[in-house]
Amino acid sequence: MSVVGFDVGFLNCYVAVARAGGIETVANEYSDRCTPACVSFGPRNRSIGAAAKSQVVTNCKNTVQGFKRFHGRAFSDPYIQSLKSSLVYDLAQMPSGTTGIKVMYMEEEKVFSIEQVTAMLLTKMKETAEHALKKPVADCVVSVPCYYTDAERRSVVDAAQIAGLNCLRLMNETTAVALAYGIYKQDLPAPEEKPRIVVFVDIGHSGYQTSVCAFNKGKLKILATACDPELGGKDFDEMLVRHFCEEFGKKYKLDVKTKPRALVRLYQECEKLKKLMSANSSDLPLNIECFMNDIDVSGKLNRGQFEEMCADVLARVEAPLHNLMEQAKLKKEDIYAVEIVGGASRIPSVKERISKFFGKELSTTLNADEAVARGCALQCAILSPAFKVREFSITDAVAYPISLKWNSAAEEGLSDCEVFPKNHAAPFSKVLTFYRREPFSLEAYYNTPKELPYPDPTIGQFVIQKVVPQASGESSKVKVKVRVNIHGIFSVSSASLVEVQKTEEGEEPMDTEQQATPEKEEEKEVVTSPEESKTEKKSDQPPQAKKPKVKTKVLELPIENSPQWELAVDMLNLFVENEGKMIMQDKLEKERNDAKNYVEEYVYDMRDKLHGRLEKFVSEADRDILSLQLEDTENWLYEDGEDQPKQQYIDKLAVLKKLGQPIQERYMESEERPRAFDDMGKQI
Ligand code: ATP
Ligand code: K
Ligand code: MG
Repeated sequence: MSVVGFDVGFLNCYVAVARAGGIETVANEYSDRCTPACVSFGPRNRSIGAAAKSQVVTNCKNTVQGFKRFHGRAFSDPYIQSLKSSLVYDLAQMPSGTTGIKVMYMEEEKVFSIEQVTAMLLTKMKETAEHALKKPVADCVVSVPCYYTDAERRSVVDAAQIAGLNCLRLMNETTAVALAYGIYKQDLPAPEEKPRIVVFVDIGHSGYQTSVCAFNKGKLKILATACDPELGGKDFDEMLVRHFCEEFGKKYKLDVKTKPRALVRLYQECEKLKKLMSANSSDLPLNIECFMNDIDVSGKLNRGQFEEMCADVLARVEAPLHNLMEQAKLKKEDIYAVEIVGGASRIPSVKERISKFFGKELSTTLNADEAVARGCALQCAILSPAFKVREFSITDAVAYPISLKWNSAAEEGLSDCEVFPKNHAAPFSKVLTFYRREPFSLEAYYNTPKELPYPDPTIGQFVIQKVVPQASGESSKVKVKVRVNIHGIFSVSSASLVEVQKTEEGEEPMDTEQQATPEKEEEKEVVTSPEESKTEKKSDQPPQAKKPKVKTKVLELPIENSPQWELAVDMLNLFVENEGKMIMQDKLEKERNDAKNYVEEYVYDMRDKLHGRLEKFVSEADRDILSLQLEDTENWLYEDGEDQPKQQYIDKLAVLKKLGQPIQERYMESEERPRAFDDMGKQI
């Protein structure tokens, strides 16, 4: 059992783990708690995270970043198509129609699905967690934006599986933040008291999410969420890049957009400048040496100018807040606190606007970068039987209303029914009743397509199979259980046919159904009869008093699930296998590099020492032989030996050590001798 939370950001990823001391965010091999969401492909291996980020300029065509929003999208999706031209790496269509990235890897052109790329990032984060916990990691909770649709969520679950992870929950980022806020609070209102209402705002690199949450002792409930999936730090960078492209075009006659490398560098420098401007309002310089055509460029900007050029971006900050308050039907006076997180929440003019909207000071009690990962780790701890955590119940909200449509039995055409309205509690199961004689299909879809940050409102097709009429020839009663699960994913989870068996008296069949019992506290079942009556019978009503007079038998029915853009099982298995191979390849390449480094280190170390502390322990003749060998090896390393199999380096080192070892042993012996005498002296 591992307890791990992963915040997979558009730009920055964080890993939090639970240890005896509590939840902590852990550092990667560069002692950095932030791991860039970046994967770079080379002729012999992959680099992931910080190592990949350092290749953004040098290996730009094969270094991918900014892929978080490719999940669950067709290659033909307008979002993908519009981004394509602005990316320095190539995109390609997967055989299934979804989005892949095209790179050179192991000296071959390869197309990786978005699930594979995110899996690579998760592999890296998993290693970071394993290093911190000193044991294998599988169980985890992974963050997703609360505006993610079904297809996007399923794609991330698949990515986790490819990385060998067992994702216990996909957690909405703002819900993770709410949990990180609430679980340690000692002064929350009692369960029967008026809840404490807190607004959470997360502005990252790509997206802007807000939620309003009701807290009572031991529980939180998300009341509503509102987002702008296209508003984040990157939009401010974009404005800066546009500005400097124009300026450098005029000043130096450079067409920056034609040179991907230059453009990548400009993005990096603009992001740095943007961060500096959060702390300084004076003029700040932007200098890039050898930017293009050997020209050094420079410019400057201050916060006032920055805010002016970003006016359109800043104007979009308020709309989601309005939307949020309207959905929750709350007044600003009802809000206890507004907690902000996410890197871009540090931009002063963004803060100002949010603060002005609510008419109160913003709270920054949470770590703006790490709160999401910590919340995920806390959720993982709650779900883990191996970990003791304070009881805390989390009720999330459905982001977009979900409807079902089907062909009506009475041949009247299509019928439909909204099964989960917006902000409905999740996870949650409902039971629908149909009267049918034959198999039928249900189509699930989001019924507010305009609201979706996604072009396709289809969730999936679900065929209820093996439906047959009753022995009497009448329609059978079919109960279909639909569900929004713990990941926020919709499914038709089960279906059953109620077979009525004639009693001896030959009485007319009657409804004998008992009310369904709740599965879990947060997962009450609701029985609805969309076709017959459109009325809902709530499960908390008392069971019907009618005594069963006929026997019934319940038959489980098979369901054919076809969620939109689902990754086929054989593909998933292939990706799992390939990820394993690539991990192995990276490991071998690391060992090969290490073996080479050992030779190099030995050469430099020995050369120093031969003229230093080892000098007295080697004859002149032997020293000349070894010196010559060291020099030969050094030359070899820069020529033929630059790129050799691991064994070659091991052999080279062995040759050197054969000469060097006896010298070092003589030295060690002479060092030990006086100490041995010392020890004996003490004994006596
Ligand atoms: P997302 O949440 O959209 O998936 P993310 O989680 O990777 O993205 P964060 O790490 O929360 O994003 O934020 C990164 C953004 O915050 C970047 O655009 C970065 O430039 C910006 N940022 C970080 N610090 C500052 C600062 N001091 N001033 C302005 N912007 C900042
Ligand atoms: K982040
Ligand atoms: Mg984020």
